[in-house]
Amino acid sequence: MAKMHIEQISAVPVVVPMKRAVRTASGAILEAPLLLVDLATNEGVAGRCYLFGFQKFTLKPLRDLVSALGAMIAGDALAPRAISEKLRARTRLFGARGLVGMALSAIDMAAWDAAARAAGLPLARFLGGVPRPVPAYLGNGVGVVPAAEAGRDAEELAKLGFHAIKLRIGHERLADDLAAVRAVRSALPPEVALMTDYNQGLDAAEAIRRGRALDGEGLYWIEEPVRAEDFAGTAAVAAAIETPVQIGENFQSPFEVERALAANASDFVMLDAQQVGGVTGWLAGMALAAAAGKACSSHLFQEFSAHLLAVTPTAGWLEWFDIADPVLKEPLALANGMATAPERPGAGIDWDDKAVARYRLD
Ligand code: SMN
Ligand code: MG
Repeated sequence: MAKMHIEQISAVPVVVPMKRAVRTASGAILEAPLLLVDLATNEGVAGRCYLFGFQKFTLKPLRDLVSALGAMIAGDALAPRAISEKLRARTRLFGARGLVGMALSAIDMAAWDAAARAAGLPLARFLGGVPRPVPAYLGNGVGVVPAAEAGRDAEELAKLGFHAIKLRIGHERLADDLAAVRAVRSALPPEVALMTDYNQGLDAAEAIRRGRALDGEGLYWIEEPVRAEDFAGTAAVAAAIETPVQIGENFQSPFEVERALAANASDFVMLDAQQVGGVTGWLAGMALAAAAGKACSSHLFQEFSAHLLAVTPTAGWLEWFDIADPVLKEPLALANGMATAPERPGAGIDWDDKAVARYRLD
């Protein structure tokens, strides 16, 4: 692998249908804008990953950023850590966060994927671990909808066999949050855990008020009650309520993981491979979570996350969000509510070329 070098990085924007819209307190997502990234080496080995753009308008800037960063490493050895270090140094003046951070994460993920493929190993084994079943929760579960509808949705989703499901809350009134939680709780089998997600919709005072009202409802966690970067506010909520608080999908780097842990901002953490800095960022973030003794779950990117959670010392839940399935040749498999990284080389992502042609944006 040492003499193998990077030839080119390309990216294709697609918009794929979603099984269910994501209805959150901070807006709805009705379709999945994805950027499919391919890294080609001089020995024909390819690395692949995708980015989730949230909204269509981000795809062109993301593609331009991936191309620009990719040009900086053309000809470089296929050495993922060195690649990320170089790109972080090149972007230090303005910081690898937001779309720049996502583009850098994409190159990092594609480089690790290519390196594992070159070694003929699944990513988890390439990282020194063993693919193993990880408990999955349904991330795209019940949206911010009226209680009766939430109960009906939960009844349907319970048939999918997940051991845990997420309900998004953040209605206008606390009473409607409570009603939705109770409707979903009663619709789910008692053994199925219920997570909730405010998607940053409250201020700390309101989050404390609502969290205390929800404390008796047996929730597994309350996610992102306040603005993602407000670690002091999140810590105040976590200290004031019984229900565990969960944050992390918006950690922009392992340094933010460190700041959140230092602020004792939450009871659990989650890492998002596109936000935290790809595989390299995840490996650093998981070590910080382990040092703090905090369970570490994943956010989106289930194909990479299944491998990364297999090597995460305090692995919690895999968020099941099969957002890219319409363009994948072999989607990640789920069995009895558990996700296991496939034994295929790399992260196991290969495009269904016909589907990509169908959903291409340009
Ligand atoms: C979420 C929000 C928007 C898109 C995907 C996922 C959510 C989650 O915060 O945690 O699932
Ligand atoms: Mg969330």
